[in-house]
Amino acid sequence: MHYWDALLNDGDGEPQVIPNAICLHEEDYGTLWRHHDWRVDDDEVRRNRRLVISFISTIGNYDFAFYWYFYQDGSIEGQVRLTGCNATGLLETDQQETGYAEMVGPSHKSMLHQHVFNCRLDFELDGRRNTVREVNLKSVDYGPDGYDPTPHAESDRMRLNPHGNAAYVERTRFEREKDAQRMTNTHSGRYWEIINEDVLNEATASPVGYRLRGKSGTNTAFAMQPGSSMAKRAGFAMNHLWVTQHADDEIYPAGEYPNQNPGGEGLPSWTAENRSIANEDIVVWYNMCQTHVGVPEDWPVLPVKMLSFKLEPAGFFEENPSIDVPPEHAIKNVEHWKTENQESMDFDG
Ligand SMILES: [Cu+2]
Repeated sequence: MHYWDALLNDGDGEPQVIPNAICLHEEDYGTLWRHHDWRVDDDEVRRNRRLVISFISTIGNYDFAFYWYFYQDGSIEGQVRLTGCNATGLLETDQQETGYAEMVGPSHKSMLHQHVFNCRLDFELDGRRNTVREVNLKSVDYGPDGYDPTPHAESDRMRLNPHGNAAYVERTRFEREKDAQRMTNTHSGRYWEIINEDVLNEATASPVGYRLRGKSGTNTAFAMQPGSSMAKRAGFAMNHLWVTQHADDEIYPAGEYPNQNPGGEGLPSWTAENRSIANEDIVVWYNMCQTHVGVPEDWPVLPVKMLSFKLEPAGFFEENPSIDVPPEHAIKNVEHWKTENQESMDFDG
């Protein structure tokens, strides 16, 4: 385990060192892959170790812990853990509340609220120019109104999906910024592919890519009405996904000075230009919105709630990149393993 100090500024703009602010460690994460081959009665299993880089930000009553996980299968996860103390309110002795607030104890309520975290992902996937596609699962109607798989279509379209079992994934390439203002959709298995159309995967002859998808937690919609002061100042929160053409001064999704701002800064104003984002230098912005409905178990300190997204290789590698992870016995007893496998090691050189 390794820690780094962080250098920040205090309220007067003076430098402030926070000791041991950033943590780096590895941890076990269960099974990475396994298979039992019944034909030869052979087992292969590899354990999953992930590299973790984390820091915790305490803001008033809440503690927000931020984690980056790097996995051996080439995937990367960005996670927020919410903990600390809920802001609560008091009620009359026999008063009950539900809806806008929930009871967490006698005469003790927790107000409904949301936490929105924006992640700025400045992609350079095998080069500067990238493209984003949305992928949705589609089922096909019986008969002639189904998916037209041209150029593989048979001439008799009445034969499309005669058994009602056809399904496919539909890909939509985002051309301009306003095409890419999207929400998650768990029922269609929605995810987004960031691809480099100028670099082809040698195994598939398709563009190299990574997927962006929600992982843990429920990413809810931002509940504020359009035109409200919250929706104007935190306009970035109105969509889960945004894609912009890269600009050096576009760093903060709510703009440089969100406090007391009349609104409209950041992502909504930048994307008003509707710049081209297909095969361009792009930035992907992903929001995670936690809706917090209080329960008594949140008090007096909140057990962590997790929200995360994952970036997974999708045609970036030619095969499972964790195929070469050694088995446990090789890690635990290297000398013994070397003796047992001397022959194959000699063969491998
Ligand atoms: Cu909360």
